[in-house]
Amino acid sequence: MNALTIWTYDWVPEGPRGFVRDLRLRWACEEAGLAYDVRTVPFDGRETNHLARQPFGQIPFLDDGAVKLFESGAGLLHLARKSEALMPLDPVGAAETLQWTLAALNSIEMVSVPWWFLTVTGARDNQLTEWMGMRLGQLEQVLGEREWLAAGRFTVADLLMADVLRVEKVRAFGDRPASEAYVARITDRPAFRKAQADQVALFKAADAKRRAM
Ligand SMILES: N[C@@H](CCC(=O)N[C@@H](CS)C(=O)NCC(=O)O)C(=O)O
Repeated sequence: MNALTIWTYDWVPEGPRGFVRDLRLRWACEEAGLAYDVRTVPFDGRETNHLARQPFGQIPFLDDGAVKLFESGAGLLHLARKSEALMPLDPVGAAETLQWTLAALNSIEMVSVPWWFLTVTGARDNQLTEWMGMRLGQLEQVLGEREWLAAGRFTVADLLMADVLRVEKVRAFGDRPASEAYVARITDRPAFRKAQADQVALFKAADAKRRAM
């Protein structure tokens, strides 16, 4: 058994496979060479079956011995403190990494998730479209001028920002060549590809068990 355990659901429908947020933690561990186990809670009954671990009934959940964390961003920052591969040690580089990690969650994902939700649920007039376009346009400016968000190198902030931006509907919304190149470059990393393949394999293997139920 490894010290780190990442919790996810035991199964999800096909649509979200490859995008479920345990992937963020798997990916970070892969980047950092941190060994981890993956354990699952039942997808059915998720609203109430693991509230002791995650008060909103969501995943992921990270278990690192005495440290037990919900929220993928908190899990990522915890992992980043274990490895320079995710966050530099120097105070300026570390502060920039923190800043852009929070920007991914609080300035981009805070807009992109509700926008995406209204889009996929077929809202006729998605009132968040203008806000979404503005935020992604601002980020495009930044990504047009630099390869990495923080510290002049790959950090956990890039991992998270790329994960937020790689959602298909977000990628297809508007024309932002620098952002597209950024997402393509970062999701081409072997650590991402392994984390994604492992997640997809877990859920696919669960199909058979579910059919037999
Ligand atoms: N802010 C949370 C969001 C977690 C989240 O939305 N997880 C999804 C899977 S990717 C989930 O558990 N959805 C089921 C639900 O919300 O009931 C985080 O980043 O950990």
